[in-house]
Amino acid sequence: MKDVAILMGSDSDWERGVKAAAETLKLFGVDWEAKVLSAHRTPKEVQAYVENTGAKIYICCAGMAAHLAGVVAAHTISPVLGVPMPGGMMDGLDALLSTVQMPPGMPVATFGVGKSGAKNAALFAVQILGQNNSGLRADYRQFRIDQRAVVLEKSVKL
Ligand code: RP5
Repeated sequence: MKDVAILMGSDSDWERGVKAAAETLKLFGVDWEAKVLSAHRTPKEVQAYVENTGAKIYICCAGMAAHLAGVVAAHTISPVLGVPMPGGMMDGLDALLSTVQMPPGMPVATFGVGKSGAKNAALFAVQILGQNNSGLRADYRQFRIDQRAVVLEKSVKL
């Protein structure tokens, strides 16, 4: 079983933000894989992937009428993190609302639109996995320390 499966509705989502999630997971040495699967264009394959492959955490990235995270949530009891992708008529607001407005009883943890949201979803996955992995937890703590140092250093230069 993979620690994290990243699903994206289209390969066009990779540069729109998904890459940031993958790079972040790589940074922490998390066992992950990414697949292009669409709730609308490949519904049967989405179901088969979730049922047969399985993962501890799913990060689902989609744009426009973004139903991928909700559909994946319907087929698993693992946590599903939804990341709305920009593009479409409302440049991501459409995807944000499509992802976040889940009916009660079917949670999807929804993040910001695009690269920032994708990076944060990956960090959130690291936080979840870190609950049962002291090494990963320590790495995440160090990430926060380093990030703080970078911000403070920049403010000194202003
Ligand atoms: C969504 O439609 C995808 O997640 C993507 O964000 C958007 C456009 O897809 P393409 O037309 O670029 O394949 O399902």
